[in-house]
Amino acid sequence: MHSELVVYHIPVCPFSQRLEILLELKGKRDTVRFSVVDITRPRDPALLELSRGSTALPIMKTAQGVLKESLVILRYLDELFRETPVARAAPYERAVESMLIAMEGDFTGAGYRFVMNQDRDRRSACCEAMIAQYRRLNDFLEWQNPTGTYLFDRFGLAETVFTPLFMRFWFLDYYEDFDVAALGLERVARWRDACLTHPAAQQVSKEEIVKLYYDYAMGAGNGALLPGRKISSFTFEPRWQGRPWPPRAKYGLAATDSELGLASS
Ligand code: GAZ
Repeated sequence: MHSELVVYHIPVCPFSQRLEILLELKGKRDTVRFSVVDITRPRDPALLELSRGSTALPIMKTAQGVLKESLVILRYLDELFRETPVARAAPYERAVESMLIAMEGDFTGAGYRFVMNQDRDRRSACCEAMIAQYRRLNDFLEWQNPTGTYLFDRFGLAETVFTPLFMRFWFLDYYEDFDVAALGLERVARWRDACLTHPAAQQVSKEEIVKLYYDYAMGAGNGALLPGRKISSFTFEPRWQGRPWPPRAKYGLAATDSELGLASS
């Protein structure tokens, strides 16, 4: 019936992990084929044609046409397999959930700006901006569900949206010594901990994130190559499991391909 569903994705991308989590929660992981795109290589023209020229992933091919934007695809899949809803059902609760989800863009931006910042003098401003985002989430959860763990009674759509970002932001812990637990924002800390350990959200590990996102920490996003480097830290070969942990000093000297365990021989 739904045999036509194909997601084109970058395996470690937070936006595609959202789809994997949602499907896992619904017990529908097998209904969608995930086709891997190597971001360090030129894009396949056939894929560019599917997306009408845009390069951002994930996109999903359905029998009716192509869908873009992870939040749109999440709602579509949740409605397509409606027996096990992940989003709230009641109109008011859906609206509350949507208010929290509407904060994901600023949260994402603050985290990526912080990790990619190369200017030591801007470090504390980036850090303050990140703290402001966690404070905003903390306030929202205090407002809507002060004594709970999740936004509502279980891991739902808002958790599906934010968990991949909490996981990517392990790179701030490693490269910027940014410790969410030390902020004293108990409500968001409780939410984040429950999100990070939820069984449906274990598609990536901290070690994988830290190793693959080394180039982001040195200022190069989306598989771009840094000066003097031949291989992106996002490469599939050599596998991240066999590489050493990268140096944590992001404002220091940049590591070479060989120091990162990327040189093939
Ligand atoms: N809004 C889209 C969605 O699906 O939710 C975002 C999709 C997206 O950005 N995909 C990225 C992509 O495919 C991979 S993940 N890039 C390849 C290309 O050719 O466009 C996000 C940032 C950022 C840096 C990195 C990322 C990220 O800011 O994780 O801010 C949103 C990209 C500096």
